[in-house]
Amino acid sequence: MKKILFAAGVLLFIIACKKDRNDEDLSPVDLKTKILVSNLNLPWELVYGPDNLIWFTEKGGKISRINPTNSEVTTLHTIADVKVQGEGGLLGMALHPNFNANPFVYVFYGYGTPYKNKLVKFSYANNGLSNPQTLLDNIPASNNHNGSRLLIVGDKLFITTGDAEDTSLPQNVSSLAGKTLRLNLDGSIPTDNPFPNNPMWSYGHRNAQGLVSVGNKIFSSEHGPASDDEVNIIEKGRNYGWPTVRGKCNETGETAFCNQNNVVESIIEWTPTIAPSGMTYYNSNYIPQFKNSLLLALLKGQRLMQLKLNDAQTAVIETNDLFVGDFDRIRAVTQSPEGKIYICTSNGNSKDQIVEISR
Ligand SMILES: [Ca+2]
Ligand SMILES: [Ca+2]
Repeated sequence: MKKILFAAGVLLFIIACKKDRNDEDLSPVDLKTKILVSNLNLPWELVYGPDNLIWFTEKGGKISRINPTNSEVTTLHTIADVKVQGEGGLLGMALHPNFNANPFVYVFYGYGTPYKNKLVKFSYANNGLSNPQTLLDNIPASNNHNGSRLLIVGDKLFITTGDAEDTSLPQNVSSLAGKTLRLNLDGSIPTDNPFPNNPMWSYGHRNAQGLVSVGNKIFSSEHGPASDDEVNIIEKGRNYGWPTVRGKCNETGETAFCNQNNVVESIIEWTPTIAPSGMTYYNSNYIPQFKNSLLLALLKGQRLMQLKLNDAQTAVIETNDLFVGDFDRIRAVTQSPEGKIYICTSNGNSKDQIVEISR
C-alpha cells in the first residue's frame, strides 16, 4: 500500500510539474499598435519612468511626460539655451536609477556659437525641472553627427558622441568627439576609465544613436557613411575603426589598420544603409517572440527591427522587420516593466508620434 501511495505521489508531482511548464505559454502572440499622440515636434528620446509615465524629449528643447493609459501629455520644462542646427538640438536623456531619492534628469544638447554640445543634469520637483548643472561641455558639434544616446549602468553614465563631421577626431583620444564617454553620476571622471582624467571609454565611432545594456555588456548602434551601418559591443578602451574601417575588417586598407589598432569589428552591419537609431533589449515573456532580442529603431529603414541574439549574447542569429513603413522614420524605442513597447517617430510633420505596441 505504501508503495502504491508513493507511486501515486510521484505521478501527481510529475503532472503538477508539467502543468506548471504549460502555464507559461511562450508561443508567439499577435501585436497591435495604438498611436498615443501625434503632432509632436521631432521627439528624440523616450524613457519609461518610475512614475509609469513616459518621459520624452523633443529636439527644440522641450521635456514632457505622457501617460500611456490616457495619452495625457504634460510639459515639464523647455530648455532655453538649446540650439537646433541640422541634426543637433535636444537629443538623449536618462533618469537617475534611484530617482525617488535622487530626482536627477540627464540631457544632452547643442548650444552656442560656435556650435557645441553639452551634458546637463537637472533636478526634478513639483512637475518641473530646475537647477541645471553642466557636467560636460565644449563637446564638438556640427550640422550632422552629434550622437547622442545616454545610458546609465549601475552608478556610471555612458554617452555616445558623433564625429561632428571632422574625421580627424574619432581616433584622437583627447577629443570628446566620435566616442563612447563614461562618467560618474555627479559628472566626475571614474578612476577606472582607460585613460586618467579622460571621460573616453571607447573611440573610433562615427555617429552612434543607440545604446543599451544587455547582461554585463553594452551594445551600440551607429550610422555608417554610404555603407556599413553597425551594431557594436562596446568594450573598455577599444577602437571601433572609424574613419579607416567601416563595419568588418574586410577591405583593402582596413586589415593592416585593424591589426595595428586591435579594432573591434561590428557584430552586424547593413549596406545599403538603414540609419539605425534608438535601441532597447527585450527579454519579457509578454511578447515571447522578442525574448533575448535587441529592438532597433530605423530612420531611413522606416521600421522596427528585431535582432535576435544567441544565448551568449555575442552575435545576432536572426533579424525580423516589423511595422515596415507604418510610421515612417522611427527614432527611439523603450519598454514598460510589463513588456509593452513604445516608439517615437521623427518625420518633421504631423506624423511625429508616440506609438504603443502591445499584444
Ligand atoms: Ca566601426
Ligand atoms: Ca569593412
